Amino acid sequence: MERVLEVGEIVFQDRRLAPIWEKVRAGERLSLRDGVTMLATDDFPALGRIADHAKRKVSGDRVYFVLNRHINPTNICVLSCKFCDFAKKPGQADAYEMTIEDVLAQMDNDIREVHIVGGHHPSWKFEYFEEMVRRIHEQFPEVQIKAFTAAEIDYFWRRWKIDPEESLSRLKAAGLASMPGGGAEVFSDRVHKELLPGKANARRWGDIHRMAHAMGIKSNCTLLYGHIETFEERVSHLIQLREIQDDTGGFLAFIPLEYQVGTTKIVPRHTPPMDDLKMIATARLMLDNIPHIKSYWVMLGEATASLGLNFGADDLDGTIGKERIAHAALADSPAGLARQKMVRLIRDAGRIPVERDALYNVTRVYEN
Ligand code: V47
Repeated sequence: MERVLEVGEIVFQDRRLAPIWEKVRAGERLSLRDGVTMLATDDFPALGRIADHAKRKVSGDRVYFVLNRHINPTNICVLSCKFCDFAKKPGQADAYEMTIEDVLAQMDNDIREVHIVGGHHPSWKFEYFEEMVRRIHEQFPEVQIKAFTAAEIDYFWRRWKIDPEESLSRLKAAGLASMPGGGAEVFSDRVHKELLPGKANARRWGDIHRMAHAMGIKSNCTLLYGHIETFEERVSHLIQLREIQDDTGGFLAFIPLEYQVGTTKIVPRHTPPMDDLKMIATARLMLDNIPHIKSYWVMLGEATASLGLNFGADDLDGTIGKERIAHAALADSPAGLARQKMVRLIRDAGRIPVERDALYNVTRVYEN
């Protein structure tokens, strides 16, 4: 029998996790080295216990989800990010553009959140997006609009010279409730140069979220992992997000986005489920100041996403509807999940399902 170490109620196969557990219990911040140790360990049961302890302090047994719809108004994009199967050039066979009526037709009064992101379109004016937000808000005042990544806000500046303070305040006036966390990818100059040249970089992404937070617009944050990034780069990214949050307190949730190999194939296969679970746990423990960590079923698949709820995640995202970004990259998950399915996935993980809105106001608790 292998020698194990028992500290508190956790049994460690990997002794390097014991001092991390001590720090977490003492409320001390974890370092870059701690983060890399967590991602590299084989002792994922012990890591899960530590992350679950941290999760319970914030959300107890609750796991959140939202009745929502993802709408991607166009896939036409001037960028050519190497990981992206979604973006198309004008005139390409699968390129599409939605009218505002098309967008409105995908909405209904049952949802609490609409999540809108799309390509960096070469000729759609900022005013078109502003009008889209205004019309949605007018027709569906109860639905919170979570829209436009920092990369899109940056593009309104590059393309139309509308600076982020102006675009954000105009979008807020039109009805924007919050911003999604996409477009961050990996905060590393090396990865940026290799995979996403020409897109907003780490500093710009962070500055735009800081501006949004200063204007009272809450937002989310993400990391795209499972491709060419190193463990050090993943953890350094988390530390940069933690620093922004120390200053602003404006992030609601972090979403680890597992790279979908699709046809871009920058690595030959998906990162294994054990890496997904360690990524969720490491995010929960490094991001001690961000309240919610999502287990994003669209990219993880339902089984791994449900397991993630025992590894520090307290949110399954939402019912989604017709998601196009991960599905363009051949994600196996269904297009959308019904409310009852979300409830079941959360109960299967032994947790209490809680419906929320985009800002984490609770709308329904499913007690047993
Ligand atoms: O920014 C593109 C990523 C993001 C691929 O804020 C890919 O609540 C994996 O940000 N494999 C959009 N990822 C998704 C996103 C998101 C999702 C759910 C909730 C929230 C939130 C945000 O998808 C993009 C990019 O990082 N992406 N291609 C791919 N092949």
